[in-house]
Amino acid sequence: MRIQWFPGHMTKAMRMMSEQVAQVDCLICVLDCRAVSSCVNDNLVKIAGSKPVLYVLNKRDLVDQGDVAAWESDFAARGKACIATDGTGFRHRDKLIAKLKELNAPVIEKYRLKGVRKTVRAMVVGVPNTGKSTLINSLCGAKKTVTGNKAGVTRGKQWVTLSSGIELLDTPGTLPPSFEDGDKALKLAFIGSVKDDILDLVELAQEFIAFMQTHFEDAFLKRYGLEGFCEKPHDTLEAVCRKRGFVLSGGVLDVERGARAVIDDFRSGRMGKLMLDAPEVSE
Ligand SMILES: Nc1nc2c(ncn2[C@@H]2O[C@H](COP(=O)(O)OP(=O)(O)OP(=O)(O)O)[C@@H](O)[C@H]2O)c(=O)[nH]1
Ligand SMILES: [Mg+2]
Repeated sequence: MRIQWFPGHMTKAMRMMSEQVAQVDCLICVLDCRAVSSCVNDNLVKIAGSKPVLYVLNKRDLVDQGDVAAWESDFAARGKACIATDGTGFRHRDKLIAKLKELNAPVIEKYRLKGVRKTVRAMVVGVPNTGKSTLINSLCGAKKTVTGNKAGVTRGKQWVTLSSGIELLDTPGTLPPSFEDGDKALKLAFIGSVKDDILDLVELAQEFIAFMQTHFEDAFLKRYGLEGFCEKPHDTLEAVCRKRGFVLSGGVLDVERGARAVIDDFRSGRMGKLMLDAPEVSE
């Protein structure tokens, strides 16, 4: 399945971010814990240039905490600043602010010596739907930015001031103009970082079923009470429809509904805490 989604608003967003980077001290790159390496968009990292980048592994509530720790070690081993968060809660607020200040300590100190209290400005970037706007809201303790459970909610830039001497720039989620790695594109589609409207959901569900058959067989079979996978993912999807009673008039199986159910079950965590990308460096 070929995935390509780079609408005009992303071209504009990339231009805007390249212009705004001069105004900020650092970047906060928000990644989804379920597909950490797939969420890394090299074009966004390039925008940072020599400015420090804090990687936020968000949606940690959707994965196993041991897997989160493995990713934290991986980032540490590569000398990259990283913190794992749950953007919908406030639990990691103080830790994140402390980490941001630690990352910007040299510039804060430079200003302090001049007797000036430095406001740290950070541009929050990432692929769509990783929780950038939600994280900003939970950091400032108010619903300042628009959020939503689909890709492409934020369309323009928005500055938000925190009470702790920090200003955050919310940006639209952006993908690479084209994907060299088809698996990466698929994982981004599974987690909802590609707009569903441009995808054939039955095809996506079949790709997801094939992925589950290889990596998380038991979680999938258990969710639908199936004995095993069929040879073709489409037949497995039909088996799900039969189990769920997704049948149209005339006894035709409603595979569209089955596909939606499979994708939604994964995204909402009903299939278990599944991490699609494993860390590259182990402890
Ligand atoms: N389970 C869980 N859901 C989260 C978390 N953070 C954000 N979400 C949900 O993820 C969805 C996307 O959140 P947004 O903040 O709109 O994501 P975004 O990165 O700003 O998306 P774009 O503006 O489209 O790029 C929303 O439904 C949030 O409630 C989290 O830590 N855990
Ligand atoms: Mg947003």
